[in-house]
Amino acid sequence: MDRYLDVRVEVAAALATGRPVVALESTVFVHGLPDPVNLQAASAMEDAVRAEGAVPATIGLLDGRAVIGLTGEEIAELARASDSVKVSVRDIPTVITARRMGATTVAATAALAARSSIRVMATGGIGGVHRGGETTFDVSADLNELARSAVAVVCAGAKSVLDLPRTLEVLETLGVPVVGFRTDEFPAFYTAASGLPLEHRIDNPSEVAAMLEVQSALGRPEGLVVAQAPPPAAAIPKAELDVWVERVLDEAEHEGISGKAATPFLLGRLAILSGGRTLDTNVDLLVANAALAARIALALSAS
Ligand code: PSU
Ligand code: MN
Repeated sequence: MDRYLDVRVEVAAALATGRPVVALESTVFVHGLPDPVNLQAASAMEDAVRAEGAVPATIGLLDGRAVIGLTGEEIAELARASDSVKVSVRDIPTVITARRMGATTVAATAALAARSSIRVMATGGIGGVHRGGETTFDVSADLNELARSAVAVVCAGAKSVLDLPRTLEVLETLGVPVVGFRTDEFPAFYTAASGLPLEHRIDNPSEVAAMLEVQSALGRPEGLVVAQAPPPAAAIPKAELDVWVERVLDEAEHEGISGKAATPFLLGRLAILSGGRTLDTNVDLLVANAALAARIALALSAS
């Protein structure tokens, strides 16, 4: 047994026999979505991974260890506890040492997945450069971690509350490939349209698997961003979304919300302003991303 890493039996067995595994982050369930939508999303994502024939591994910190493959009850416990920490990579050692409960962001999830030899994960949207980031330096550690964790992150791009052009620039600087899955445009999370073209498009999960193999064969440390648009039935038209986004950004500025509290605040306010519509979209795209991640993991284990 590893002192600080607890890879649960089902996940360990799948990894040992080369069967497909998909890592899932837990911050989205604990700090990104309200009760009860959060737990519905957690189990719907795990179900989607299983339906494709892969094993889900939701990651979080419990009892002084990083757990790879939280149970539904443990996810619920993390979400219920008011003192669960939002854990990015730099918080891993403090939260483990203090034996606190922690939900992992994309960055921390990717780091722990790579450490456990899991090569694919799913999320809603990656963190990125916040608007005004050129002066505040608020750039999510997700971007930097993707430059050193060899994991494919399936997402619906990054949230429209972020500075998407600068987010793409930073990913380019860091050497992280960004490919559109069946899209030529970087999606903007709740909406398919960002107006930002992507240079590379792929139409088949096996092409993502092949890209990961190339990176691995050439000894590259980076991961890969696989961006797919939210399901058309769930997507919110950009014009409608933009109005809410401007408002929540104003509110955050007025209330002085910044740093790691920014993302949870903005998402929570968007949900209220939109009368819950962003929540429906969020869950639907999470499930779609989980399913695609599983198909990529399947292609990897077959290759
Ligand atoms: N996108 C969402 N919901 C979320 C997040 C992103 O739709 O909850 C979370 C992810 O865990 C992501 C984190 O890694 O926010 C980024 O936070 P920050 O900007 O503080 O790095
Ligand atoms: Mn930040």
